[in-house]
Amino acid sequence: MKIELIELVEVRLPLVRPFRTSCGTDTARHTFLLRVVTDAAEGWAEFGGDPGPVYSPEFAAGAERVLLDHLVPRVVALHRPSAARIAEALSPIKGHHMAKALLETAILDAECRAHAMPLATYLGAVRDRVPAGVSVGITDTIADLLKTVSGYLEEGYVRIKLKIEPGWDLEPVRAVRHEFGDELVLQADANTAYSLADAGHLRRLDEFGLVQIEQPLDADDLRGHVELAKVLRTPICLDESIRSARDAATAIALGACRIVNVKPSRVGGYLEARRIHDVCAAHGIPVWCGGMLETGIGRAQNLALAALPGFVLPNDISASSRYYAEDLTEPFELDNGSLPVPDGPGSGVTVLPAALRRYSVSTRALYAR
Ligand code: SMG
Ligand code: MG
Repeated sequence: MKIELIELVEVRLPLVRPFRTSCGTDTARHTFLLRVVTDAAEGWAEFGGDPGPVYSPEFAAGAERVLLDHLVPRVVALHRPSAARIAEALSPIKGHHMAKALLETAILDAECRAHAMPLATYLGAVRDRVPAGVSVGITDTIADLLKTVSGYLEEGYVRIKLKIEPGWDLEPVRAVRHEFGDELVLQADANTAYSLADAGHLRRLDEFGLVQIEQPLDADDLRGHVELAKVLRTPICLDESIRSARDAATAIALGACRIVNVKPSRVGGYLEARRIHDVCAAHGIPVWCGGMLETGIGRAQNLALAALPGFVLPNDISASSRYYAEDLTEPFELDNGSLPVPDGPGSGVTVLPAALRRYSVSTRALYAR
């Protein structure tokens, strides 16, 4: 495969409702896509970060800079670029997993398309539909929260994840549990908002039968999670802490988590995401696929990953309508609480030119042959 063009498309899609977490409030998804055109096929990827380094240390303008100056030149210099060769070619550059993931993912998409193979098949999928959970942001009032959750349950979502932060934890979790009963599959995500000193407070969540509490402490506080795990009955799931298969192996060995959230963008792409899945499977640790409010492009690729056998918990992969009135691809729709795994070549979706025109802010070539 020869790379002919690498193009960055900045997009901004309004959200159907603001999404508030302990990291802040988003009213739009402002990110960028990477389009890689090769002599065989073209491939797409979507940047998982935000305009600011609030969820992750990476952010859009920084990713663009590192792509332009450090990553793209290394990839286009490869004699035979292929997805499997990208991580090694980029290994001299430290960190920047989200930026690296873009190149590997777009090239993998192009490669799969060139071989007419679905990404799901390439990754080792064993199912053609995956259970859809929904992540529910912090609301102004408990009444708003109950109304929002009720709407999602009516749509058919099989699991509810509540965003929590100090001052918005016991009360919303108690209210949702009380309103919707013990059958509801419920979990919470703190996005690092607590410290180990809050252990006694967080232990009070145990009585609500949460499937898991996601990332209560800082990303680099593995020791804190180990200590917290000793006092909580609720299983700890790590998200921000896990940037690689090695991180997963370390966290599991230390007892810092019992569940892992696999986000392909955070870990440098789908190949490392699959390795995390494999490490977790070998240890009997359940995984599920996290989300970064992806448009149909990243959503399709996440669905392919979530079809692997170790993804045994409902995912943060919702219908397109959870976030967007209009998606950049044909919208993903809930069918009985699950979403279909695309079965066309590559990620199996096509970018709709009219939608892309409507939501793109700017386009620039990072490389042209
Ligand atoms: O794609 O549905 C989605 C978003 C799910 O809550 C979600 N993602 O920490 O898991 C997470 C958050 C990260 C983005 S908001 C800070
Ligand atoms: Mg999370």
